[in-house]
Formats: sequence, C-alpha cells, structure tokens
Amino acid sequence: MSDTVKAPLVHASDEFISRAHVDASGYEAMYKASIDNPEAFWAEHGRRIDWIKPFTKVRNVNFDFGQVDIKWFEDGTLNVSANCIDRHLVTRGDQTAIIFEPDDPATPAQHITYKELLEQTSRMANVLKEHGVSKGDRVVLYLPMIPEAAYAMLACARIGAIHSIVFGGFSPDALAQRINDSEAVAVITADTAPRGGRRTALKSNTDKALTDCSDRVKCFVVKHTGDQTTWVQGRDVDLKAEMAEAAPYCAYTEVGAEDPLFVLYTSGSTGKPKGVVHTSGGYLVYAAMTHQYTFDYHDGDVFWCTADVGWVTGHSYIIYGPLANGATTLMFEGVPTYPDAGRFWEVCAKHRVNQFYTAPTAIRALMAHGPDHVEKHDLSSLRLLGTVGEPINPEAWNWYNTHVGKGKCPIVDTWWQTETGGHLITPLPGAVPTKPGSATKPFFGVKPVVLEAESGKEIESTEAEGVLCIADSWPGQMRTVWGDHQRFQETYFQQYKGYYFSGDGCRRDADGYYWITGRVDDVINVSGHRMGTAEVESALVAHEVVAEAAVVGYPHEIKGQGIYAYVTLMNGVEPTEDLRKDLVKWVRQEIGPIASPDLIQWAPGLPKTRSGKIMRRILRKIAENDYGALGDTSTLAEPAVVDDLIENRMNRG
Ligand code: 6R9
Repeated sequence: MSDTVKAPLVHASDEFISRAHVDASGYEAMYKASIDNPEAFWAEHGRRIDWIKPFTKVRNVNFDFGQVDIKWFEDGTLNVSANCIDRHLVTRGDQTAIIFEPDDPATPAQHITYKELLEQTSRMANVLKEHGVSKGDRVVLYLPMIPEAAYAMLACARIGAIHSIVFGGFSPDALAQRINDSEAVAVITADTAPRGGRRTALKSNTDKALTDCSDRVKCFVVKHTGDQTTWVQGRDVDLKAEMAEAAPYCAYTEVGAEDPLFVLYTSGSTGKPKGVVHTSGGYLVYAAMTHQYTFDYHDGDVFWCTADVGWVTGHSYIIYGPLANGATTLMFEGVPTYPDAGRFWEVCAKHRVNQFYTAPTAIRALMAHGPDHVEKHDLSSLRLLGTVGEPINPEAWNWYNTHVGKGKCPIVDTWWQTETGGHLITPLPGAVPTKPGSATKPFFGVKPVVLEAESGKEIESTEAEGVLCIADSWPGQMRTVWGDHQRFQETYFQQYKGYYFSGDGCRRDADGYYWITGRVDDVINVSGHRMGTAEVESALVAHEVVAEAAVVGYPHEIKGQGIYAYVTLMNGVEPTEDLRKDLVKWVRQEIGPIASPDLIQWAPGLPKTRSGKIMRRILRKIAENDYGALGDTSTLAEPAVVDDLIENRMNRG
C-alpha cells in the first residue's frame, strides 16, 4: 500500500458540521437503510421530485448477462423541465436560476430568474414544436456554454424530445457520427463560440457535418456573436428571431419515468463512441439528491460547476441537479486562464459562489501560475470545494485546500461516470472525513465491490485491490446503449457476471475508503476527458501515409495523462517533423483538439505476439519511461522492435 493510503483523516470544521445535512451517524444510518431496504429508501427519496402520476413500483432490476434490464419508478409519469422550473415558481419565481458569466469579463453577467427561465425555455420549445420536433425525437446540441444551451436542454425535456449534446470541441466528423447514430431530426448550434478570446466556428462545423447526414435534419442557429455564417434556406432556422415571435408559455408533456431524457456519447475501449442513455425519473432523483448531499447544498446557495454541458458533469451538476433543487447555478462560457489565471477566483468573488466544483487538471494548470492569482480575490463566500474526472494528486489537493479553501472548505473528490448519472463514491462533507486522493465512501444505495481481475472473485476483506464493480442498481444508472442493448450488456455485464463493471481499478484501505487507481481498459483520461485509444488509432490509420498506429497514455504533469502515439508509416514514406505536425493536425480534424497526440514516435514495427496482437503493456511501459520493467516479452514475434522503440522513445527524462 502506498503512503497516501495511510493518509490521516481530514475533518470538517465544527461550524461546517453543525449546518451540514448529515453528520457521521446520520450518514451511517441512511447508508444502512439504503442497502438493507432499497425499496423503502428509494420510495421515500423518489418523492423528492414532482410526479404527474406517482409511481407504485420502485425498482425492477436484472443484472444477469443476456437479460439485463433496469427500471426505476417505472409506472410513474413526470416532466423533467417542470421539475426544474415550474414547481419553483411559487416560492422562487424571482430568484436567479442561472448566472451567466461570459467569456469576456468586460461583458456584463446575466441573471436569469426562474420566471425568465420558464419563458425562454417555453419559447424555444414552441419553436421546436412548430418545426415538427416531437416526443421521442432526438435533437443534437452543439453549443457554447450560453444560457441557450440550458434552454435547449430544458425545451427538449419539456416536449419529451431526447437531447444529445456534442461538446463544442469535437470535429465535424465526430458531430456527423453522433447525428447519424442517434438519427437526430435536428441540430441546435450557434454561429461561433468564444472561448479564451478565440472563436470556434460551430455553425461552419455543423454545415460540414450535415453534408454527411440526412437532408431532413433541421439546423437551428443561435446568433450569439453575430459572426458571419453561411445560411441554407429551408434548413437553417434563426432560433432567437423565432423565439421572439413564439408564444411565451409551452405546456409540458407527460413522459414515463423510463422515457429517455438524453443520450450522451462517450468513449469506450473500442473505436466507436457509445450513446449512453439516461431516462427521466431515476436520473433526476439521483442527480438532485447527490447535488444536495455531496455539495451540502442549501437554499440560497450559489453553486458553480466549471464543466462544459457537453460532458455528463455539466448535465447533472450545472443543469438537472441544481435546477431540480431550485438552486442558483453558474454557467461560465470561458476558460480558467483567460484573461489571466485568476479568472475562476475573480468569478467566485464576483458572484459570491458557495460551492465550487472543478477538475484536477484545471487545478494543476492554475497551480503552475502561482498562488498570487488566487490571493488577490476575496474567496470568503466559499464553503465547499469539489473535484471530478480523475484522481487528484496530493500536491494539487494541498494547493486547492490551502490557497482556495483557506483550510476551511471540505474537498469532495467525487468518483462517477457518464454511465452512472451521478456520484457513486464521494465523501458527504461534514459526515465523512476525507483523505487527500481518496473518493472515500459510497453514496446512499451504492454497493461497491472489489473483484480479482482474473478470477472475478469478490475480495471480502476490507483491505482489497482489484477492479471496481457495483453489485446493485441505483436510480441514476444508464439503461442502455442507444440502439445497441447487446453492446450495453457486453460492455458492462459480461466480464463479471451479476455486477456492473466500471472499467476502473481501485484499492480499499483498512478504513473502507476507496482509492481509484485508473482505467483497467484501453481508455485514457486526458485532462479529465475520456478518450478511447482505439478512436485515436483509427483516426491515425485513416491518414494515407500511416500503415499502423498504437496509442497509449503516459503521465503528463498538467493533463494527468497525455496521448502517446506509435506510428508505422507506409513503405517508402520519409518520417519528418512536418509529417509529425500534419498527423497531429489530422487527428484534431478527425476527432477534435482534445484528441491531439502529445507525442508521436515513429515505429518501424510494433511489438506483437506471434498471433499478431499488439502488446500494449510494453508500449505503455516505454511511454512511461519505465523500460526496465517490460515484464514478460517471451511471446514477442520480433523482440528487436522493442529495442528500437526504447532507443527512440520520445519523452526522455
Ligand atoms: C464524471 C466523469 C469517467 C472516468 C471514470 C474514472 C475517471 C472520474 C474520478 C475519476 C478518479 C475521481 N474518474 N472521477 N477517477 N477519481 N474522482 O468524469 O465521467 O467522463 O464518463 O469519466 O473518469 O476513470 O471511469 P466520464
């Protein structure tokens, strides 16, 4: 066990504990109740949202491979947008629902009240309806972090349409792939997206994507910056102009608890992204409940999650969780380092933020600019800090705790996934003392187990190390892969029978605390973004001069993991610096900037077994500069290729 596992417990202050939703014994009691009698527990907590027709059945779950079926609150009906807006109007119609902080600090922030949120969402819903979008239709959102992104999500939910958000950093090809896989009837985009003073041409990317899609796909355009774009008559709709003409109220559509709310594509260990399907009732209950307990959210708090709505974190903790709880949620269009590395803290001070939730990669990037940027802002409103996306290293944790939290804010390290809808392992602040680098204990209703990787046997002892699985369902769990239930079962339920397989490894220490050790599959985590190595490989081999490619992760100071690509060129092609740059550019075009290889090593050959399987374990070790520990190389077909790769490895340290 490493030293971090023996780390001392960090307790919240008495002041924090005195107003927290649960204390240590409260957590123990509620957790026990949730495991002993999940039916009763979730029947009670399922009522935290408003149902049109209340559910009578709580759970109906089968984790058996071949028959996987997950349903929660299945006979209840509701509307998610009504839960996030309408039901708050009586008590907090004039309260700010969304604070919008634009990319340029000189542009004034907007405060959108719940009343205004209803009006804008309704207007957008009415425009979508007028253009024929109806219940069950898929609508792809490719938008900047602007209030219209929230309106669009809630407008879809209002009419029972299913949104699928594609992060603005994805390429036209990646966008087209998602529009086609989800068979979307429409895309909602904007002219351009300002970020860090630069602009991404979303509309022109969408134009390119739509050349590969059905002619019937409508394109709704938010004129956000006013930048010039091309316009396709009959296909493109000026969304803001039509919203101004539309009726200011739209009645909400009744949907079943198990009707899909959204599809969100995520990387897996194979090349093609999976459309993760979340449904309406269970997801909303779980997003709202985790938002309240994990962040110790209280009425009147200003909550800021810095993620983009293109990721699941933005879905659950910018939009659905906070708005279902009637919170004030902050939406930030910009980046942490623009105009300078103090922007996050300036925004916290300006809007008196109470809970701040970000990724370790952002903390590391800001840490590199020194503490002065933090010290000059008044952070006295902060009560709690959170992290998500990857394990947090002790240096980053200490910096966050000391300089941002001033030693008085509990730090919640929340482990979860696109597939899980909300936090699964996380401290409840005030109730569960933290240990820097540990996601600590399970949330209510979550039964983590540690299995031996090879045998799949559950390790019963408290101290354990292996693969992390979950033994039973929770309401926020994904229900299927869009259009491919078989793939859903194969990915998550085949390898370890009877369990949900997370794809992560973990350790459990003597106190029962969980420490996530990273992915055990071919997924890497770059700046908190999931990237299937197979996706990058297929982009590389799609280039005409590339014969073969293998991609692995390697430790990167800021990003957590960087992308290391081994590339074999076609016979006779000369490896040059220009070609290296071309290949990086090519991958950016194929997938998007987040997939840019950090290092490309020319590989005259790749280490393969005699049956032709690439030995990634060896490539990982070389990329990590750990070439003394290559392990068993006896099955290599041509051992000499390894010597060449070691000789020419890129990150000589
Ligand atoms: C929410 C989100 C999921 C993967 C997950 C794991 C890693 C997320 C973490 C963490 C250690 C944490 N991960 N949170 N690892 N500690 N607190 O990030 O979803 O994009 O689907 O990524 O991210 O490897 O399996 P997603």
